[in-house]
Amino acid sequence: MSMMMHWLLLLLLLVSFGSPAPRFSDKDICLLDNNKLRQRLKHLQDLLYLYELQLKDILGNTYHRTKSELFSGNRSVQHETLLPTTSGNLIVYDQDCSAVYNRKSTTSGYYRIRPRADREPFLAFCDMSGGGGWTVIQRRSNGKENFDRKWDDYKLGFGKFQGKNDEYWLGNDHIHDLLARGENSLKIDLMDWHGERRYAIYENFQLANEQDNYRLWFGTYSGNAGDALSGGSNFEDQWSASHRGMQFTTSDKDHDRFLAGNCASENKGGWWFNRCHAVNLNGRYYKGGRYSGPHDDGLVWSTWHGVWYSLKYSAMKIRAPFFIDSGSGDGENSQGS
Ligand SMILES: [Ca+2]
Repeated sequence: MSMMMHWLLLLLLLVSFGSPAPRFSDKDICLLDNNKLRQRLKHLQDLLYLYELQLKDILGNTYHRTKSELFSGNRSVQHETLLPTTSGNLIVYDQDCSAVYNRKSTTSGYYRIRPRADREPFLAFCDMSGGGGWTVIQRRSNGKENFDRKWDDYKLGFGKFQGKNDEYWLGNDHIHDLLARGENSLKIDLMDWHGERRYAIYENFQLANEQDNYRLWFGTYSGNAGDALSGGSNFEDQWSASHRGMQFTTSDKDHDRFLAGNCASENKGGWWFNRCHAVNLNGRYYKGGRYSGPHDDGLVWSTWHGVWYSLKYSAMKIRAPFFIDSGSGDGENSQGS
C-alpha cells in the first residue's frame, strides 16, 4: 500500500513538472514586472493629469448652466431646422479651417472663422496642404513680430494676418474655443537654418479656459522631431520640462513651477512653462541657429537641435483627428491650388 502511495506521488510529480514551462530567471521576471509597473504608473499619471484638468474645468465653470443649455440646445436644434436655410444676406462663417476646406475652399490663405456663434468671427490662416483643413494657431518665420508680450496679448492674439509667412499668435481664447468643440490633433512644423524640416503630431490637444490659465493637455506623439512637448527622453527632464498639464505663463502672470522666478520673463515669450521648458516656440528669434546667453530663450525644440539652437520656422496648427486619416500625416508642402 505504501509502495502504491509512493508511485502515485511520483506520478503526480511527473505530471506537475512533466512539461516544463519556459523558465525566466528571477532577474528577468523582476525586469518584466518593473516595466509593467512603470507603464502602469505612466498611464495612471496621465489619467491623473487628465482628471485634474477636468476637475479644474468643472470647478471653474458653472456646469448647471451648461447642462441646461445643452437641454435647451436640443430643442433649439429642432427649432432651427424649421427655419429657412438662407436668411437674408447674413454672412455665415465656418467654424474652423476644416469646415472651410469641406466647402471646397482648398486654397491656403486667411479666412474669417467663427468657432462660437455667440462670439465675433476672427481671421486665421488655413493651411490646405498635407490633407487640408489645418487652422494655424502660431507661426514664426522672420522674427519681425515681438513675442515677448503680456497676458492680455496672448489671450486675445497678436501679429500680422496678411502674408502667408506672417508671424502671429491666434490668441488663447480663440484657441480654446476652437479646441472646445471636439477632439483635435496638433501638428507642429519646424525648419532649421539649413532648410531641413521636421514635424510633430500630438493627438487629443486641449486647452482649458482662462479660469484654469489655459492649461495644456495632449496625448500620443508621432513624427520625426522628437517628443519634446513631453519634456525629453529621461524621467528627470520630463519632470522638470514636460509641458503636459502646465498652465500658461507670461511675464506678468506667473503660473509655472519655477519657484525662484518667472520662466516667461527669462525665456522672452508666453508658454506652458514647467521649470522651465523643453519647447519654447514663442521664444526670442535668433538668426542663424546656434546662440548663447544667460537663458535658453531661443525658438527651441530640444529633442531635435537641443536648447541652444534657435529654429528658423515654426507653425502650430490644429484640426479634427479624422482628417489625419485622409491626409498624409506629414506635410506634403503642396500648397492648394
Ligand atoms: Ca515662477
